[in-house]
Amino acid sequence: MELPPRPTPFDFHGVSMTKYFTDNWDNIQDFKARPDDILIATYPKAGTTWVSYILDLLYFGHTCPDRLSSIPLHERVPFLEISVPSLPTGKDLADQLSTTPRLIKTHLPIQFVPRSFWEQSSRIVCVARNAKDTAVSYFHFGRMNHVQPEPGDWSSFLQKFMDGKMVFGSWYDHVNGWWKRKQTYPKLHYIFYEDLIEDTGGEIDRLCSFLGLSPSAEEKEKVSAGVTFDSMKRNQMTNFSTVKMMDLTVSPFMRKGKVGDWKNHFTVSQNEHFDEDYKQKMKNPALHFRTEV
Ligand code: PPS
Repeated sequence: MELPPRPTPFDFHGVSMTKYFTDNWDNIQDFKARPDDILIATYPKAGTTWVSYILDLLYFGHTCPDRLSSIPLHERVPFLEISVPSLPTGKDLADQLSTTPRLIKTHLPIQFVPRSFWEQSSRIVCVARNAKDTAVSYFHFGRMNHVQPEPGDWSSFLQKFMDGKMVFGSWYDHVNGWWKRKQTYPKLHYIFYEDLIEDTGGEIDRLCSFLGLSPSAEEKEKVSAGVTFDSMKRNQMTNFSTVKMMDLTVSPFMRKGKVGDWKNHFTVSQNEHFDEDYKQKMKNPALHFRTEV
């Protein structure tokens, strides 16, 4: 497969986007969600793959072991809005899912989510990660992924992050938008990446109670063991080694999986500038992110 050309971001209804996520727009907006669908909604690099795999194992790990070893996770949990030439669209993959529930991933900001998810009262699992580690992870992702715009150097990338000029728009608007929705939509469960790092088992328990699942202790143990960073990095079905547009020799998808790697990237003055700007944009004290655990 020929690599797709690097896209140029443009303003799409007030959000910075690229054609790979807007080309199939009408079909995405017409997506027919079902009441038992589970939407995994995140800003990029928040731990989407991690939570997708947790959900996949919880629902299908014990009943369909073949699926785990033969179908890459990104096909088991399609990325709804992706549309890259010569590959099936995320929307088509989602339509073709034969599982119940269907697990579907999106990075769309709240205002772009297809209306049927709300109409059908589908469950939504939202994952969010502190801005500094998200920015670092997104930077390295841009280096290795041809579907992303060229990230440029770290300091200009960080400025673009603060300016909300990332693909899928401003991190600040995205996390606030989903957080606000959680206050009025009871079927939305919000997970912080930092909590998942600190207490994976406890977060899986909370997720299960949101989903109404009661796995046995043995099943839970299997899920916890399967979703560690090291086992997902080794696992060809979860480490994106089957995806041609990602060059894992530039930077692996399963890169570090830590809270606080930002300290290896931010200079003292970048950090001060970032914190100052953050205070202006993140005024809601209820939405609190930890940058270390
Ligand atoms: S994407 O492309 O937006 O869907 O990326 P996403 O999956 O949201 O985020 C990728 C980052 O999540 C880290 N990750 C994990 N951390 C800890 N444990 C586990 N099991 C795990 N799985 C994925 C992954 O390493 C990326 O973070 P960085 O900081 O780049 O390592």
